[in-house]
Amino acid sequence: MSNYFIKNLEEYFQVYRRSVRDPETFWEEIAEEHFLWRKKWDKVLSWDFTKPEIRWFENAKLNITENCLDRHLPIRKNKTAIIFEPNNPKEGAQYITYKELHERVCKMANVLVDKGVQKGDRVCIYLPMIPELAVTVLACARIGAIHSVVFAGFSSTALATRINDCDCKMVITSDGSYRGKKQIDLKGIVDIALEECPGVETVLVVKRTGTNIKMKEGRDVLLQPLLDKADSYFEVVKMDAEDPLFILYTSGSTGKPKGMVHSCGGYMVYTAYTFKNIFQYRENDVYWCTADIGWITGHSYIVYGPLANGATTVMFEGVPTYPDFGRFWHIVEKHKVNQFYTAPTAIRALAKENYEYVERYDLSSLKVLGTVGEPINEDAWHWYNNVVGNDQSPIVDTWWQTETGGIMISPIPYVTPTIPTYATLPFIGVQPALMDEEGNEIKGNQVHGRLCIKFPWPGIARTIWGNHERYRDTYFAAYENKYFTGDGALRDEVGYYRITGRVDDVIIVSGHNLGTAPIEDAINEHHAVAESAIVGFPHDIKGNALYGFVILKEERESRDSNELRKEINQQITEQIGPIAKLDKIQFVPGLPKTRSGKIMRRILRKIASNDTDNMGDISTLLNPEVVQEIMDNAL
Ligand code: 6R9
Repeated sequence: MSNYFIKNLEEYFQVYRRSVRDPETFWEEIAEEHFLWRKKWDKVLSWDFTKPEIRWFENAKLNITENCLDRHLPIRKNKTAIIFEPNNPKEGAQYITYKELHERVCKMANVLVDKGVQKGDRVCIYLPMIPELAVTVLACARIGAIHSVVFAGFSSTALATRINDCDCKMVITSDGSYRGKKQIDLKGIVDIALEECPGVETVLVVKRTGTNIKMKEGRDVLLQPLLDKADSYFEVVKMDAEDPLFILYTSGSTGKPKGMVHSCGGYMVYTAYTFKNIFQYRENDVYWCTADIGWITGHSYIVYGPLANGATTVMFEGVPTYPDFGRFWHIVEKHKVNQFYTAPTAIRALAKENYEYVERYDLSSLKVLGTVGEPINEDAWHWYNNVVGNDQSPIVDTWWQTETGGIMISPIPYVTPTIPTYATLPFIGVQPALMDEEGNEIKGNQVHGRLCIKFPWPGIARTIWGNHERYRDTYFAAYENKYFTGDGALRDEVGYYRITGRVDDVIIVSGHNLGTAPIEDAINEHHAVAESAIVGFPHDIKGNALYGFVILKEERESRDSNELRKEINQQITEQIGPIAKLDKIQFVPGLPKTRSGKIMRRILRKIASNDTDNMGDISTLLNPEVVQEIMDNAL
């Protein structure tokens, strides 16, 4: 038991050392004592990072929903599992107990099976943050179908790409969604997407906004009548620990999104264990993560991690600014939230507003404040700490990725002393390494390098759907025998880590990872565009914003530039979604390129950030004259 809940720093170091010295025994004990298995494993771990091949709890059988639901029923059946807080506060919250959630998941599971979904089939879920989203995710897991949740802010093109990449046979969506004052026509977006998705046989539609929608005969079905008729019990399908639990897409350096595949066994153990410790969750606490389930943070720390611990988890449908800037704090007061987990971009946006929006509410229930998604700057950290936390709630700056499944570097609150902007120490079982560009590990402290992980942890993604080679090339080829994260980090004099940001072509805007390539592809599809390059530049609220350098075909003179800028952003919205829109678009005669034809983004980044005093080494530049011209006309 003692290993499951870390209570002080000495214990952290002791358990950490054990977890590194003998990972198999360590994780075996955690898995054995805290989870329900239908059959135990033959071997705790097999791995080879060169292939790469990683297997945890080999040949074990389980169902994650039995761990998240059934096993709580004898002791927590009337405990609230999910508090649903709707977009409009006047609508009133819903409190779903473990018993009710179990029943709803079972009914949904029966509906899915009735509609022909089988173990191993892929189901695309494109839903707003309403209870049905959590219910559907769990129902897929219960029947062994692989869910692929697509964030409901993605465009129809982005949705279609993701549906086709993993051959989903079913899509679950809603008529519409609410976001603040806006109403979004989700079903309409699905209809357009499905014109390109011949493999989809069935669309189940949840009613949320009650708007008029088109229902395609033989394909589209309203969900509620099916649920009303469904049986309220469904016996779990036994899964192998290494069977895929879900696919979740993340952006990469090339155009195509990567469908990261997570396993049933290792993912469960890792998300549950990290949740318990990093949020110091105690029975009867109310925990709230403001992420969307469309991202990994929502998968691991709204649904699976909390429910595996029998926690009460809040699901919020709306946005932080509606009906006003006090909404988050209103919800904290209303539900007496004890652990609050959000993104730096939300903190920065709210910190800009009147202090009064926070002060109005009683936030004394808060015990832990979490942040995730991008580096948090010092000002935002202090505001979070002082204004929201009243200097009483430790901040956990949690570094991790879609690929890692769960939190990797983070303080444990009340255990690890915190420093602003530092993710501090590796979590139990995590073995980080900093590498130089030549591929050597940089030992010692007060160093900076590329962040790698040397040893597998149970939550690591096992592959990229349909493209194992890309999985190897992206994560295991840069450094021998190591998982490469794509991030840079420094390790200070006491061994604390500070994440300094991406070292590849991924830009994090408002906490969303955006690859430069898909955005450039979208821009280049505009008929007036010849070529383009995207870079990030610092932004007060979003962390980074996007700056596009665009070369036009000859029509240039005759077109109104602002009109063209609008069209380009429209193109991006259609192809990817509004989150990828550019803040600045500069029309340029050429792009700085190396002799081998690669765009020198480093130079463009400097121009976009207005930091052109020292351009660094430009000796390999093919066309230096272009740089001067771009600089002279920079926005
Ligand atoms: C969980 C999640 C992963 C990338 C990651 C890094 C950045 C996440 C961070 C952080 C600094 C933190 N990132 N947490 N950077 N400090 N606490 O966000 O997954 O969407 O895949 O993003 O986000 O750059 O590599 P994902």
